[in-house]
Amino acid sequence: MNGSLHLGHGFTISKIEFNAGYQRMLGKRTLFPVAFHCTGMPIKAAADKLVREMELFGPDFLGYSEDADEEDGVPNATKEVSTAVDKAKKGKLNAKSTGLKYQFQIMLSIGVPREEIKKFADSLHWLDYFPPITITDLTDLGARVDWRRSFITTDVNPYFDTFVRWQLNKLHAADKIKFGERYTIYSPKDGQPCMDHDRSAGEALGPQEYTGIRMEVVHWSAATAKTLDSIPSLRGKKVFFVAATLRPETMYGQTNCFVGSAIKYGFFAVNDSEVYVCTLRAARNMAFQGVFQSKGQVNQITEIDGLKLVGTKIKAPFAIHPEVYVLPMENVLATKGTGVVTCVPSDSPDDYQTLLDLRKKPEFYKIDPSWASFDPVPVLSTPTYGELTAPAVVVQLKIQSQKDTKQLAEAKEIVYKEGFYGGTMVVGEFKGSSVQEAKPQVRARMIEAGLAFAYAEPEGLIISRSGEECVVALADQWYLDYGEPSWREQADELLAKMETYSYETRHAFEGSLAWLHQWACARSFGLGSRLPWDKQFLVESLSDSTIYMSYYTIAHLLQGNWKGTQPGTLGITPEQLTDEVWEHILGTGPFPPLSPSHVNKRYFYPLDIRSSGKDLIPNHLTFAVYNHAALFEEEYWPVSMRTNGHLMLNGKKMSKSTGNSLTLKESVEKFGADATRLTLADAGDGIEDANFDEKNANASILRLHTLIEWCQEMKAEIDNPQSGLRRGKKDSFHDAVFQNEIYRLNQLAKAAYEADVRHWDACWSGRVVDTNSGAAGASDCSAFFRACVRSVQWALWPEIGANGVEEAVIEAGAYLRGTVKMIRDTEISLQKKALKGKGASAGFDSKKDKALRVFVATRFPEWQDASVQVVKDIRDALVAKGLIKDKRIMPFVHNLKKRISQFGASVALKRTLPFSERETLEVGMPYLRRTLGLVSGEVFTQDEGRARVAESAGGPWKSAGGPVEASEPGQPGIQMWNP
Ligand code: A2H
Repeated sequence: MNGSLHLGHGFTISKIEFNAGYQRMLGKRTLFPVAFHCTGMPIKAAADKLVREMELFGPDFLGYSEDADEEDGVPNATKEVSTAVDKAKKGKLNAKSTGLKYQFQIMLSIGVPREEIKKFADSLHWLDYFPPITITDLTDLGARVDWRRSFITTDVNPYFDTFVRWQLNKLHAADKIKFGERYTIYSPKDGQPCMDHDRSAGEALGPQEYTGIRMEVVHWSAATAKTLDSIPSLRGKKVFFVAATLRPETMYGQTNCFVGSAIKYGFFAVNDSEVYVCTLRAARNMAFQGVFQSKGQVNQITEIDGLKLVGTKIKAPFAIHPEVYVLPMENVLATKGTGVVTCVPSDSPDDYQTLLDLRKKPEFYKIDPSWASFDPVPVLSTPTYGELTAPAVVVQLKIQSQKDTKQLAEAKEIVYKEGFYGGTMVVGEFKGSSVQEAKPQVRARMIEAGLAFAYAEPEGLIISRSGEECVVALADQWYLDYGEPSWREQADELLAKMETYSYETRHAFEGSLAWLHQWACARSFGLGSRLPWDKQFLVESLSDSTIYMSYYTIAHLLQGNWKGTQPGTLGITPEQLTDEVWEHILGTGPFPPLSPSHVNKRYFYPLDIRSSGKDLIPNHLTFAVYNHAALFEEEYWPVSMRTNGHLMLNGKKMSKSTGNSLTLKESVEKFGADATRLTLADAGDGIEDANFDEKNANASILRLHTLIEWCQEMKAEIDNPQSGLRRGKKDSFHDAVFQNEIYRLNQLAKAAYEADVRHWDACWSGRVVDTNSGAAGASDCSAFFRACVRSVQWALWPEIGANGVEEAVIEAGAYLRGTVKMIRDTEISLQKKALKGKGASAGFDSKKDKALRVFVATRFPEWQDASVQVVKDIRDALVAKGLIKDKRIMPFVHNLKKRISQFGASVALKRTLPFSERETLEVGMPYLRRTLGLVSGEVFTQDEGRARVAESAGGPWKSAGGPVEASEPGQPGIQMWNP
């Protein structure tokens, strides 16, 4: 709640709005609630910025001038932070998207009067200001929201606060919330974890864990030895190169160690006796992970260029070659790992190719060839490539040098997949085990032996609001133990039962469940409820809104307004809402003796549908899945969740800074509520990005006007007894046709609503069915309809007559309209002939009286009956053989027909070709080779092909199965490859 709704919010909301309308028309009691999420950093951060800006520019910001921008010394808001944005509520107005620098400017841009802006320096003011705007904007759209149930989050609403306390206490008691050291993105400067909202870069990035391999120096390269001699504090110390790897199980095959020649390496004191060589960046991370003696302190003894380290000999833990040389590698990044890379040429294409390059040009790389003399050592075997997977793939992809970075990336992917999913260890203690099993065990063994340690770093660059590069720290934290196997199992079960409307949404949920692992649920800055058992902390912003939908079911009974400043209809005070009471209401607890009153959650729960942007699947929605699974009995698990893509405006991304943006309010002002609604309904239903097209909105205005005008005219005619309208019984043929066509549109509209595919057509036919109703339509129009009938909100879905849709009647109607056309055509041709004065029609004058005779045959001609019978027999035969649904049949029959006309039935229907296909191809091969520029061309029979595929161990034959099976007489299967 740090801005007003933009049209994208309106789009997501419209999905529920239309559905709620539809369900109510079906006569169901349908609850559509909306609430205001205020938890977290954005409001507080924006309020704090205003405080700073008021100090600079005065209370009304009148001291601001554009020239001052350069020298004001205030960190640039645009660069520094996305103030008013909560990623989870994407699209709200923030510095980045508005292109504006100061918070006060953003406030002006969203229509806050200058003299009122100072009030927003108090974060609580935001909570008073924006919810009523939201209510107005949605009401203007005609949304049928039950506002009595709305609430704001945070402890500002004492009722909601008790609800959050209950759920967290319950999760804590069930051991779903744990306390302990875990990796956290951390800002050393701020001295606290740096969550998504606190970042100016790197939102949504988390920690990546590696294994740090400790490789003790045996002797230094000449260049380094000389430099180090002069440093007394290094004397008598053991020095280790530390490499970060994701593949500890491959360490048996280490043949070298790589450093980047242009990278600077620091020497960092670990304790009194040990020193690590790695980048400063890595050392900063280690300092917060308990690797160094004193937490948070980096003690750098000296720094040396990577180039100078080349030629140093180090110990290679677990490796077949126990001591290896340090060599240079071009692709070592200073921004990843420790800057030290173990060289495992058997399983890393980068490592193998670099080794080849170094061997090829030792002088160029200034190395002694003997340093690069170890050949790749087999570590694991893969089904496709055998024991030396990386060299095989490097050959396969024709990689020539370490500069072929694109192919190397592809090779890395192939080798990793092959090795991890299909590999079997061929050396070491876990020989014979799969790589998947061996990986964690080898790692554990190395750590036990003191040869390695766990090392983590941010998976990409993360910059805090204070402008500092964040690190990964091991910090004591309260966290929700998402991913814990038994909880995960429940979450999987819930997802399996839940409707997601699209495969993509389900797939994204599955991905999130597989990925989501522990979530810090407490923090110290921002707005929110307090963690009940450790009140110094606030509940993190995503963790207080996982089951809030259940609060709606009784919110109006508990609180008298959305802020919860007064008791609701039951006169209950927040103090009375103890955990026991909540457990009784929403959980499984008994009726507590001092309970204020009986309330029943069961009326509107479980929720039938939740609608959201697809980007909320990895957090909000997956958390909802986990928390429902943990807190509710199965019968209260969400029935469905649907997600939509982003809403574009006129085919382009919405962005305030480019001017291509529209708030919900602006849209309603520009096009009116009805046209906005119809255009939203037409914007898209899938998970891909939707589009609000202003052309459609304008066209809708026209259509609606025409409709209303027509209705008004008809109403006037109805009211006028003198009008020519037929009255009395509705029993003519035309009445029946009209009625049945309306029924059919009704059916189509219903089917579309039921399929959750609220296409414009559906809404439109919904309106045609009964213009005074309309799930998707009607709000401004409702004024007109209200004048004639009751509010559209009372309309029920029109019923279909007892006979259902009588297709024959509709067909007769269509036939009649068709006949009109036939007659007109006849008349036109008569006229033409008459003009030419030809034949019997000479003299026909369409201006004179005209007579008509229509001749109707009672039977089809016999030849047609006979043909239809034959076709019917064929169809029955296909049905009997189970072939009728085979999609290949019709194209085949079509083709057959063509061949019959080309070659005659006797040739075409013969199930052998009129020529030898093989001979023809063999004779024609030289021609084919020449024309197509082939280096080879062969012909095989299908049986030969099958045999070759069966006996192939690899190579092109392995992938020939598809074409072999696809071949048919006259339609050879074709395989092409690069030999
Ligand atoms: B891996 P990710 Cl056998 N610059 O270890 C470039 N590459 C670096 C690096 C840096 N600063 N720091 C680490 N790496 C390499 C072994 C291995 C690795 C094998 C196979 C694949 C493989 C032996 N080299 O990595 O971008 C390290 O090499 C491919 C996944 O965080 C580390 O693991 O995924 C890997 O990149 C980490 O890369």
